[in-house]
Amino acid sequence: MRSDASILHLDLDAFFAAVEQRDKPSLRGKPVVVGGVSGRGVVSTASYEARKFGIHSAQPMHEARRLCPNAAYLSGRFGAYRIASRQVMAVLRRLSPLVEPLSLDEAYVDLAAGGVTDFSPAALQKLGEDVRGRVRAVTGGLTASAGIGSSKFMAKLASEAAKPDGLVIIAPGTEAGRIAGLSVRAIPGVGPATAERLQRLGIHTVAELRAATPNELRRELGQLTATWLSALAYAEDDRGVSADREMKSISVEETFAVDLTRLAELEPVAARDGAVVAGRLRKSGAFARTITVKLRLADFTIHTRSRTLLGAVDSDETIAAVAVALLREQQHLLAQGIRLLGVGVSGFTNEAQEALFEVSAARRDESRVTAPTPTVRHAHAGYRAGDDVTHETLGPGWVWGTGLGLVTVRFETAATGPGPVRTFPVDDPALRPTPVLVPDEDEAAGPGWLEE
Ligand code: TTP
Ligand code: MG
Repeated sequence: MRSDASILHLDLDAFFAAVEQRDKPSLRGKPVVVGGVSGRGVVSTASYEARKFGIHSAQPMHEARRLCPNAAYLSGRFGAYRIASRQVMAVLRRLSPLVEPLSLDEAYVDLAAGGVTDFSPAALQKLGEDVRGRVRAVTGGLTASAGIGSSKFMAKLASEAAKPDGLVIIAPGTEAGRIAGLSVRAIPGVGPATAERLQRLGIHTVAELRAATPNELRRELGQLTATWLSALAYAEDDRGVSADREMKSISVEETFAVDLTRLAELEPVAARDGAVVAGRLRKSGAFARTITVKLRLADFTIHTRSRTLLGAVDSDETIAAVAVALLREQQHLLAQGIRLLGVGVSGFTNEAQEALFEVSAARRDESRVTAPTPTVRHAHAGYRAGDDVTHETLGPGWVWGTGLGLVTVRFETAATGPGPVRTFPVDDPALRPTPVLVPDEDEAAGPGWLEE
């Protein structure tokens, strides 16, 4: 572990929702939920105003609507999120050559590698506030929380404690004491499955983990996990910041309390897991071409089935539909009892190449889905809530709602005050989707939208 607090972790607050509030002045200070608006969709994120109602990431959208029917439900503008992300990463790269992005809105920075030599509390305080201020300036008002500590573990713990819109510095020497009372879930790498195994040993807190005997831990978790857990329980973490760590796959899996045998029980799990994976994919800013469903049977054998699409995708609907199709293709296994179901995506690209996807094609027993006409994600035919549009005479606005062949637009932008609402037929030729181009990295500090 380092003797100086030389690692910074920065994470934007309620990222997707904050971008929406920035660009839609009438939504500032209000509950905003971004996510898949279809039946299977899950919440990507919620503004802090919406979180007060109990809305959170990965929650089914219908549950969120029940908790807060009056929130603004938006389907997301990934071009805008990518632009903001590049602006933020550009700020961090000016601080140090060693920046490790973990997702679109989150990164570690190795301050020592950036030539910082004064790690006094006062100097770090100034540095942290400077960075947060610069992020706010280049993004047009997005707030970030930052943590500074002697390891990745401490830096991230600090930024979580700083949320929202704050800065926390964990002084070297205080690390182990600081985490003793926390839940084991605070330890990086401890997910629901490991936490549950620890719980079986009566271990809930980091202090309890320290008191466990090495034998006990090894028996329950295996040598490898037991070793790193024991180190992290004392805040011993020497993971380096690595600028080129590349993500290769994202997956979620679920072990059932009792083995499941019915397709009707497993399909909703596959669909929900598909949507959760899609959410994480969007968080990382990537698109995936390959979708995999993994089944572990009662006899512990593992069966996987994958499909590679012609286009790269990141939508809840597409990934959930392919996951369900892949599950159906393994239907003959279900009678043996399913212990675990997992959904994963891989084959990442940075560009959207979402090709028109046919659900019927997914049922075909082949590894490729034919995609006849590649279409632009925001096809003109389907305005989605939150999309940017431009009216010939009224100028830029956003889709407030659609239905019954009509589309309602609120004419406001980041630069205006709250604006007026007008309704048009969906095929009104005066109204068009606003084209978005994500600029190259070096242009990232630039203004924002680039129009065609
Ligand atoms: P987070 O940083 O986890 O969440 P957040 O920025 O919305 O809120 P905060 O950090 O203040 O707690 O994720 C960043 C963005 O990634 C989030 O705005 C939306 C997206 N995301 C998903 O799409 N699905 C998810 O399950 C999660 C966790 C995030
Ligand atoms: Mg965040």
